[in-house]
Amino acid sequence: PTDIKEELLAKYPPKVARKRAKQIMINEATESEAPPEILANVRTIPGIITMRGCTYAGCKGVIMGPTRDIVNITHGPIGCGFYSWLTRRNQTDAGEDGENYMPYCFSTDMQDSDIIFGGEKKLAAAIQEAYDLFHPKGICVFATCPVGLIGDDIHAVCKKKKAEFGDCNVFAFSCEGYKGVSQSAGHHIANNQVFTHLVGENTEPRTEEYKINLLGEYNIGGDGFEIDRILKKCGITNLATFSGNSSYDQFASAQHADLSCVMCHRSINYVADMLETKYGIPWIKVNFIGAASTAKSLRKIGQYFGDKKLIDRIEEVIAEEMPEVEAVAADVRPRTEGKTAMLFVGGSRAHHYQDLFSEMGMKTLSAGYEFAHRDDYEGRQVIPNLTVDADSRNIEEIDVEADPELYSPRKKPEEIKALEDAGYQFKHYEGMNDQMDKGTIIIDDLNQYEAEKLVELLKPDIFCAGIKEKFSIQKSGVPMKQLHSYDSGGPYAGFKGAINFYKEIDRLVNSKVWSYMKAPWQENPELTGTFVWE
Ligand code: CFM
Ligand code: HCA
Repeated sequence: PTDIKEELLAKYPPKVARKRAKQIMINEATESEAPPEILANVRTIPGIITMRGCTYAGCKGVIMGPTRDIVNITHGPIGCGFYSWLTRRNQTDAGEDGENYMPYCFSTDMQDSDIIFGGEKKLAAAIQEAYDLFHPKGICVFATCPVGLIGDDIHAVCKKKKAEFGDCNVFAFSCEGYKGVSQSAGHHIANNQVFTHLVGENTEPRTEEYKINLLGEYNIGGDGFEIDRILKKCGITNLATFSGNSSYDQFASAQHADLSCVMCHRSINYVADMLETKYGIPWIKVNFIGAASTAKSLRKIGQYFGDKKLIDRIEEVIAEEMPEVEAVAADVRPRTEGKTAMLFVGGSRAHHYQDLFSEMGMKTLSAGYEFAHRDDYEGRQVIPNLTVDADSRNIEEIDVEADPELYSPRKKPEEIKALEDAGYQFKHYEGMNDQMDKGTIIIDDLNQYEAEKLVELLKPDIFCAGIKEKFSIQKSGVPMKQLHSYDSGGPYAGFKGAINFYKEIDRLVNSKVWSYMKAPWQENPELTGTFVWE
């Protein structure tokens, strides 16, 4: 593996190679030693074709995109709105009220004159128009790069419109694309504003049993539907998903939950902390990717509530769901055992999906995140040691205090302690590195050149990443599975999701179709043409 690192760096100019060397790591974690440090959440080197997206994408597309009954207006040139219009596969169930603005693309369509003279008036008019047309519960406004550069005060415009309307919550996000080094900054900006302007608004008490929030699940390909099916079957009430298949009222009622379950910790872990500080709701890490992880997460929820009725029901559900999962796993296993995978996805899937692959007997040779932070690689315990640089300082940290009326610790300190003494972990997640084998290659912010080089050197049986990587990898003869959009497939979460995944991966790694493919220039590298003179 050390040679592979050298090969990946060989063609870079010395300065670039020095920086990339800190982001490419041979996993050498041992039982006794902490895993080596990786450089993460830093700017991409200009000129490199990164896999990353921008801060606006993380805010508007990832966090706010999946909420159906808020009108999301992009303040900016039309391209930003257009390219974030229904490109992420967050599904929704428009519910009984049928209120769903997701199919629309709302934008102020900024022009040169707005850049020169300011776009605030145009924004106010757009908010008014959306209100007159739809009378939604909420309108959100997203800043694109030029808005920050010309200094439109989007927050003042929203505040004024909100006061004028009286029955519509209007607030804005300073999520200019350049604001952070990746999407991750956009998640933070979105979550802070949702927490400040929305959570806690519905004061009506909730009387359901076993109330949880599911944080960091975005219902891509229907994952959230499958998780909700399982939770419901167990008798667990999911009050609010942040933000897959969510509605305005879900966010507004989240403070009534008794436990926060964090799925994608990268995009939202700080919200779990804020919910605990302000309302007294403890949090745990869960993972519904992989059948075993799903069962484990359900048991963890059961153990928290500590009620025999719930614990027994969870066991019944697991016993009911697992035989089919195990049958499919046993069927594919002779064909998938020992096959190899590479995973380069966002900020949590590169880790979570390794569980599914190992359930099929497949090995992960190399993995990495686009925009994760060191805690996603090394574990939550490194958070106090993270360097705060100019880029992270650019992202607002909000001060949260215990709510004078609503704060109520859900468990007594001695109850928490008893659980912890029994090995229960609150507020913790492990890093990806710990779970990966010694000698595997971990790479942060992989780029197109390195992706192609890795595939050429290690020839995995499957490569998992996003749309930008898809076709160049397939052209090299290796099957490619998108783990963002699922290539129109899914769900892959929960029990039914695991079955879908086993079947699809079996087909992909055992199909020879990509290896038969040759691009025309591979067969005939010279350009030929006929010159005709008349
Ligand atoms: Fe979390 Fe996500 Fe991901 Fe993410 Fe994303 Fe996504 Fe992703 Mo694409 S919130 S970090 S910003 S699990 S959109 S649903 S697939 S990169 S690995
Ligand atoms: C985003 C969204 C994205 C892109 C996926 C991809 C998604 O980062 O803005 O590159 O294929 O999941 O839709 O991550």
